[in-house]
Amino acid sequence: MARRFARHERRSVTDLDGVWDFAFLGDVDPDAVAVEAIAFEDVMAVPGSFDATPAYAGKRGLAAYRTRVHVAETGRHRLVFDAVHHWCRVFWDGEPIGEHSSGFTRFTADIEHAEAGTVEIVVLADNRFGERSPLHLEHFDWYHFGGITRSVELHRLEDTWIEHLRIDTVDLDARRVSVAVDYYGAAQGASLVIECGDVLVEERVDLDPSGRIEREIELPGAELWSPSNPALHPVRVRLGEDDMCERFGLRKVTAESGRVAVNGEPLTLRGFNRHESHPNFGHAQPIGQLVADVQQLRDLGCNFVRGSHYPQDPLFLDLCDEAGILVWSESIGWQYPVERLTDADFVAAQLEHIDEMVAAARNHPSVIMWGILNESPSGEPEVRPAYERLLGRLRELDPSRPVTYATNHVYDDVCLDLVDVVSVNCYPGWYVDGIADIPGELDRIAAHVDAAGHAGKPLVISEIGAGAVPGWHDQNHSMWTEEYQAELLETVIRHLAEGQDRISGLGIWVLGDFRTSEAKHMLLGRPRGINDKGILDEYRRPKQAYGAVRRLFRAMRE
Ligand code: ADA
Repeated sequence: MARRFARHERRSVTDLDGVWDFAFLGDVDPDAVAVEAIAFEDVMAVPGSFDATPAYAGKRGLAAYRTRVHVAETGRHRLVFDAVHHWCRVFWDGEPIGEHSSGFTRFTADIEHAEAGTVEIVVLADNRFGERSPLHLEHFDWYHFGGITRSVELHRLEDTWIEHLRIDTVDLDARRVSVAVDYYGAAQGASLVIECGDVLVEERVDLDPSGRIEREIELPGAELWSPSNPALHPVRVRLGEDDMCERFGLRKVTAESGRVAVNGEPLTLRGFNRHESHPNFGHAQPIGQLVADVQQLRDLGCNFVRGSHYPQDPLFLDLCDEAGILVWSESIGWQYPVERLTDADFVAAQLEHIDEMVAAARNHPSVIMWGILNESPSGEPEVRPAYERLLGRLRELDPSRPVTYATNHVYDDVCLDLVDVVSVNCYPGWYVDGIADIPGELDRIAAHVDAAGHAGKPLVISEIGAGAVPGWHDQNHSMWTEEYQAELLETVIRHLAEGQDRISGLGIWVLGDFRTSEAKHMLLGRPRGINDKGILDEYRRPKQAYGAVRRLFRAMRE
């Protein structure tokens, strides 16, 4: 997996990225597929979205991927997938060893006893909508690409192995952190080593079959992490024969007195929403694209990005850790109907997805808040239990970060008391009213949030924006022109920076243009089949608004 540091030095890891054999099987039932009989007549990039390639563009159905790997040593092995869309089943030499639903999150499939030799791995990946993929709905405003969209690795696991490392700041002033090691394996007197900077913990520990070891370490004089000084510290843990490394930042996030603060310093969030979507690569963002996106966010003077509307690539989070860009990490969702949010199986699938998102992202200091369920019906009392459950799970997993969701009906929302940060999506000047009405509407939202009893909570405009067809100009500067978009965003930023002091965060909709879904009502409102509210086009070429936002955001920098 492309990351900015080596996660394992001792554990043997085989990188399975590359060109895999491929077959598009189409509209067939995965249960009816005889894996050994599949005719692999084509090849496909892994990571990649098969339906973003010219030969399979727009196709929905079951796809089969195959690769071979040499297993050097008999014993337990684990396949690690960083994301497969939307549903998949994994086979090891013809035997099914695991299934997973919903893309964008890491999952694993274990082989308890793998014989040494050459092994065939097959993945059936299904990008159709339906029961197997309850979190992906066709009406969403983004194109649901399919395939093995992030990296794949094969890990050799010894009798004892580390499952996760969790690093939490316990006392900022004392530079004290807790290192929690979740492990599997039973052993008496196993060796435990924790290394971080000059600190070295060496002990013998007795291990239960599955458990957690927690130790606190102090790092006197260690630098704190903040957007202006994103200092990172690697911690390496060895347990028996296994090891794992994570990077963390010493920092504390709070959401009090109307502001998000890092280490007590109140911040104004200036940034964008970001989709991981590209015409040539679908949801599989090449490394160069991830780097370029961070470069452009920095150039724009941003300190904030919302990962809309699903967990972003772990490498992107590494890059944000290094750049000091604050991230809102969001679980998958887009205007789910009430029937979904009142369905126990759907809520269970969301919980599993949230668990996976937090497991993958919690050690990233750049992640300053968790979000759920973009623009879902939080005005309906019957969905409140789902909001309570999902936000409650986030708090339980990670009490150190504020939680939020983006509402698109703030005036009748009945769940805002459940969040730490109130986040409002609104489109004055685009779907309603004109550009001149924007300041008034933003002030009305702020007054309403306070009157509804949330005066102490930070208030973020999590989406606002306008469509601009790239290269479209006319003398009227009417809607869809680059001029209209630039003028609208300028009005928004000027008002937030100079015209009021209640709203302390802005996520412009959106950084780059992206393909919308095949739903008719979406296509009719999206010229070229693209949501073109980006200030970059889908190939990340700047529109006129880029310069305007850059100038104003840079002027706002602390
Ligand atoms: C909503 C939604 C976005 C996008 C946007 C738009 O606010 O959250 O995903 O669909 O509208 O472009 O209309």
